[in-house]
Amino acid sequence: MKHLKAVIFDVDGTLAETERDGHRLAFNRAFAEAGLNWHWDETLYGQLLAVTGGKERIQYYLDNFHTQCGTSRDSQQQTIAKLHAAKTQHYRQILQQQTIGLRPGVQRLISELRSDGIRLAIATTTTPENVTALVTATLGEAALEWFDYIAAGDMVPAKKPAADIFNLCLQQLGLAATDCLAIEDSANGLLAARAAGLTTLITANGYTFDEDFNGAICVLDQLGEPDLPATV
Ligand code: XBP
Ligand code: MG
Repeated sequence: MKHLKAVIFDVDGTLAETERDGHRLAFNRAFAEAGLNWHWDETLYGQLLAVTGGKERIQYYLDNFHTQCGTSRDSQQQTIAKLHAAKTQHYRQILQQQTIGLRPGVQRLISELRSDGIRLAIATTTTPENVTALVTATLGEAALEWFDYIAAGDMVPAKKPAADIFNLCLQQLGLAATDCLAIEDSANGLLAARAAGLTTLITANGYTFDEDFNGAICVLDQLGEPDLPATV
């Protein structure tokens, strides 16, 4: 049995349930601030989560739910970039209110891995700033040092389900996929981790519980606490 050398955590939906009450609200606040009548309710947002990456998700919304007649792709891209920058500011403000905590078992597992000398890393589609904001709000700024590498957002050309972000993480860790375990919450994340050759554990959530997790080593409802055991 190979000895586990590192655990690579996904962020959104895995470390914390950030989508419904975090990212979604931030998108809506940015749209309202820009005078747009776009509103992503919980159901629509669940559909839009099929596309990873906030900028890509807005483009998908424009192409499929809100066709913009006349505006060129280029001008759409510029508008999207501005909207996403505003959204990221709103998201960080929401995190600073500390209303979104880590999912059950996350902090417990992280401290056990650290005391066992198993390295930690992150591979996420969200932006590096959002990772800093979430880790700082939930574990404190010093916890950022616990992660040997944080692979995030536009560091790679192709987002999940492409393997790029996990491959970047493995390369920076100097480890083979067979030395590591990935923890994810979504089918897109599972596909990305598996494409990078990683054994992957799923902790599903409200938005992803009915997704296809074929290929995962195990599918849990959460990572578990002594008084709140996980369910397979
Ligand atoms: C989830 C995503 C991200 C967030 C929004 O990332 O797909 O796009 O929904 O964050 P992961 P941004 O599950 O890989 O952590 O707007 O910063 O993309
Ligand atoms: Mg996720």
